[in-house]
Amino acid sequence: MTQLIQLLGLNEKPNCRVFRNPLALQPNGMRSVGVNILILIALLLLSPFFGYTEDGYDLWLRYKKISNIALLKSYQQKLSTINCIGKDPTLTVATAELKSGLKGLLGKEIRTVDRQHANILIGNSQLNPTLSTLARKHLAELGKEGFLIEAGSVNGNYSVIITGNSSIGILYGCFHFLRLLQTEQSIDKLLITDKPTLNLRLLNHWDNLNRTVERGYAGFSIWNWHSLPGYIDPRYVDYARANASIGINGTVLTNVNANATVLTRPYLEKTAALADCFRPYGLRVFLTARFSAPSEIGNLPTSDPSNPQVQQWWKDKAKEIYGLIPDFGGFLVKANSEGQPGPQTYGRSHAEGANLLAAAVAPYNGIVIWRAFVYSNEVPDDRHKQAFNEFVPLDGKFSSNVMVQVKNGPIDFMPREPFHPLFGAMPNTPLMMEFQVTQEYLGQTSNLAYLAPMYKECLSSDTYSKGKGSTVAKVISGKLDNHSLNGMAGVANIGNDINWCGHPFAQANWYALGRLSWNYDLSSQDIAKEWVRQTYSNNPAFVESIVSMMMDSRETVVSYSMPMGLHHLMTYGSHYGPAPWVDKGARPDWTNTYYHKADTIGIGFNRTNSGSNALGQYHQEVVNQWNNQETCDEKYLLWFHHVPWTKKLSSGQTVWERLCEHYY
Ligand code: GCW
Repeated sequence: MTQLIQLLGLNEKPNCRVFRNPLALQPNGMRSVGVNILILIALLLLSPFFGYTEDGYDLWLRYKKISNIALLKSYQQKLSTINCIGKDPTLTVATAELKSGLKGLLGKEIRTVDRQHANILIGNSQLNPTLSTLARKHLAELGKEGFLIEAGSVNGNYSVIITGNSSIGILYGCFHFLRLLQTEQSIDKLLITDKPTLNLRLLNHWDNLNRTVERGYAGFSIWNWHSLPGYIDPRYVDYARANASIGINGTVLTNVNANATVLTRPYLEKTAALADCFRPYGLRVFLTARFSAPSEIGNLPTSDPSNPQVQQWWKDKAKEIYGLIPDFGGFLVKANSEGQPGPQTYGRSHAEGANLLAAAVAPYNGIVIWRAFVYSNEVPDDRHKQAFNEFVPLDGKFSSNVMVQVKNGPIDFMPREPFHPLFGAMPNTPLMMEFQVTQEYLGQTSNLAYLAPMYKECLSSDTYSKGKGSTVAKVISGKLDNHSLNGMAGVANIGNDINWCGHPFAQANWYALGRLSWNYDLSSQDIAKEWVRQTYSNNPAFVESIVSMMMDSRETVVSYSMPMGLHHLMTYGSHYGPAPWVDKGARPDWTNTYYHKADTIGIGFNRTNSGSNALGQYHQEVVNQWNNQETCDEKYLLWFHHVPWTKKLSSGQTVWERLCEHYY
């Protein structure tokens, strides 16, 4: 508004003006009101000829008109009319999305007509008799969130049916159908069934209430707490749409370095307003719970989990929250880590702490997600080992509505880490995956780093916990140990930058997190292709060159920042760029020399049994893979071994030469 006022010169005092060259700026840097209005009118009249300037806001939901003319014509012929059976807010947004998406893609309006005359039928079980016998058989397998799309010719007319066992499943089906068109696939004859491999597919925002974002590189937080609950920024709706389009069904709004204020009434009302806005899109809200909240905002003398008043405080708080947000997901907690309060402050274990909150949300089917990212100030043990040492003895001691959320690797979202040894080591506890989408250690928004290959590398790692094939993916899906609570979270890279993620390329990582949490079997390459086609273009040469840049990008970051298993070599504090020389920090394991241990003889962290023996936390088959310097994959060599600079590698190069090559 300020800019518009300035552009129009409306903040000038008209009677102070001296008429000179009408286009010249006046001494105050402004033009006259009349001239500015004329310029504005001219710009508005000419604007159709300039085209629409894009800024990345539309993400992968651009819905640009199909450029392949033959395909466009065939889509246009098939799709003209729509009918939605059933009525609820989710079906309303599903219909609206289809209509606006198809309008963009086909360049024509899709009309709402009665059921008999519609090419596109979306909706609930009333549609089932319309499906073929074969399609009907699949309905039972779709679960709560799956969808079914059947298309073909009926009496010479094209018909597509999008259905599911819930409205949210139908919404996912609509997004899938739009994706088929966006990526220029045939829609002639379809029988598609799909459902998520994981139940919880979450974003974790590390957003503070003052709108700063910890490790955020895309502006400030998109949550404008100040103007909530009264003002609903349309961006919140677009956020929910984008998440639904890739299957994300939950969002933790606040930083794990938590502020208890979010649990006070005014903030809960703000949270409820967001939850109301997200609900039609199947996106549930979660909050981070500061463990010391009972003393900080509840005026209790302690926050000790064994104290009955503390227990009652959390119960009352849960009741208050669910009164405002009936489908509230639950709490995410970082406790006794990096200075955060937790049960250990009161001599209690992580399980006792988690169970305290779990009891409070259990009556409402809420859950507690307890993070395993812990390392102690006092214990001088290899940081790699600490989470395992603290959590494995607690396996089986958590309440049934607690999940333990584990980062992909044992240190901290490094560009490459071996999988966390907790995966496969806590069969009696549902373990949730925590990936980082924001590129804290991967060049932030200055570097292209497409992260799906990194996520896949971890998911496909074999823990051998129940024999060969016990992959990390199987652990987190609950399939290995029979857990119905299962899921994946990504630390969001979203901010209030107009393009959401700081750089359009970084949107691909949000997209990949969603797609992999929906189906971890998708390949990184296929996800990249989908994203490029939806976001930019279907031109094959373009797709090929951009996808190949994306596919190499993460490995490039590894090579120039932390090659051959080196890790934690970034600049102190900002975590941007390689800085292996950092030898001073608030604590030894925040320095880089602690990790690379370079000396006159060699380099690398000896984690075998002659060193810290962190390797011993893995199953024997995994130990066998990495224990021997001669056979250890070069990717992890310096993670597990201290080796001489002059050591010859199988390539014939010395370690030093190979490192130089990587950095180069
Ligand atoms: O990676 C480190 C980050 C911290 C973060 C912490 C965590 C939210 O540098 O900024 O704190 O991990 O995951 O808790």
